[in-house]
Amino acid sequence: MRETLHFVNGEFLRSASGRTFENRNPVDNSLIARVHEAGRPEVDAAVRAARAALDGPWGRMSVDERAGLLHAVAAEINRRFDDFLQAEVADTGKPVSLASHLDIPRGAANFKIFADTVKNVPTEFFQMATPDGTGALNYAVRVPKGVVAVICPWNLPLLLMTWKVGPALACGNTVVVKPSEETPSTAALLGEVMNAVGVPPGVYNIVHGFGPDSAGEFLTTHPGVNAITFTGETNTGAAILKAASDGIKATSMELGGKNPAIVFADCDLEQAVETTTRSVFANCGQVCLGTERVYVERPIFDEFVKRLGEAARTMKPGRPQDAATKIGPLISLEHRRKVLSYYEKAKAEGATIVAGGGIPTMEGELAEGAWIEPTVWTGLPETSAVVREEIFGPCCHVAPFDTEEEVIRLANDTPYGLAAAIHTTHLARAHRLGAKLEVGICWINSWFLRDLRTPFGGSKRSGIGREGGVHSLEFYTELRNVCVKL
Ligand code: NAD
Ligand code: 6OD
Repeated sequence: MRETLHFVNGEFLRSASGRTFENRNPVDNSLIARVHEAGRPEVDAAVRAARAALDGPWGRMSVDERAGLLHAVAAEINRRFDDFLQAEVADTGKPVSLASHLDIPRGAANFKIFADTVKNVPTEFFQMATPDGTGALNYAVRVPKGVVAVICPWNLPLLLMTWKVGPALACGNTVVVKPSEETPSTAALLGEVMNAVGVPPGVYNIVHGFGPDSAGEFLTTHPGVNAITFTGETNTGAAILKAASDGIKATSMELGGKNPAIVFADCDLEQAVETTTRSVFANCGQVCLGTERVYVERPIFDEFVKRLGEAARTMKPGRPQDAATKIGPLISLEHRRKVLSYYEKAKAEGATIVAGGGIPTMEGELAEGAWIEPTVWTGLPETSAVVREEIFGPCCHVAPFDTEEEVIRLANDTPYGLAAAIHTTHLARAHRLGAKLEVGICWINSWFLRDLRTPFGGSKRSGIGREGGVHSLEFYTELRNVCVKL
């Protein structure tokens, strides 16, 4: 049986305890590998290696040299594209067509773009007066934060890990990554890439395991960690914030969402249906930016619901490698139990089930997988848990609205504030809503168009802080002011 090991100080490492857990393929629930679970000794070794690397060749490199190495990391990911693709698809079950266009290319791009960003950002300079008339010069230098703990989710494993590791390394930090227990494989491959291109040992480390009383908790509470960057559920973020407060650690929190799409009667209906189909069902609904609430202006409500229902019914589930496959399984049977509990709630509360609502019939060994039907509901009250809580599955509730003021109120009536999508051809209205919706990112007539130079993050319970472009530099560096008396 294949084993997935930790990566510490440039070497793959077993757990001293011998403890392992299973990594299963959600397509058919088959066993992919046994993953070593880190205890305190492995986490301690990883943090010590990362601290030591700050004072080694990595710490002495010029920005240009570091950026050059990160470009080499990107090139090596692209050279081993098929290995990354196969590993990501086996861990997640997502269609090859999706992973090959999104996950793997973005995994490489996250190193290139942040290497270029860090080379091109100036710092501040102030000339000040002094009582003796000679003056003084102040300039700011950017220094790395130190050892950064990177805690990752399972929905876009390589993409979301490198979105943090890329800028952290570009800024001169070292990292200890805790991949999701569901998707450990591409993080391990990245260790091979780091060694192949000559990234010094200790700069990139991985510890595998779970959250509480496991690798996640041991890492976030470790005194040798300077900063924590986290992507995952809001409640997990709250637990990590508490753990970080003892050590006064810098934190960046990218958390959950319950994102609205708003469809006005003046929209390009075909485009609105096509985009909403993607925003609800892409990656089997397991995208933090995905739509789970759709509000449609009353005159086109029936037509929109009919078309979205038809689109849901054409989402063909199947093997990731099959070109006809439009949707993969959920990440695990456990996650399916959670999503199905909302499907049951919707039924019990009298929702109209426009499409889906259950488990599809799959043939042969696929019957063991975590498959679920793409689902569209109408008719639930806004107070329903189905409409208020993040489900993280391929489903949405569609409700009608009559006025702009009403839909702004409905869209904002949520503890979350991650993303929204507006469909309208009314230019002024699009800008008005863009400013009024309480979210970190608002798409107009589009969804998941992401330029890595733009700020990314959530409002309210969807997160704290912004990353992307220069905003990542703000998190992954500290500014030190140097004052020179002339
Ligand atoms: P999760 O919060 O369950 O787990 C995320 C990571 O945290 C995992 O590696 C897990 O092992 C670790 N963890 C859990 N408890 C911990 C603890 N006490 N201390 C330290 N680490 C701990 O999230 P998930 O189920 O992996 O991912 C889905 C969630 O992530 C959804 O809520 C989704 O909205 C969110 N998400 C947000 C963004 C964003 O950018 N805002 C992006 C992707 C996913
Ligand atoms: O595009 C990104 O960089 C990003 N952070 C996407 C997040 C997707 C959430 O599932």
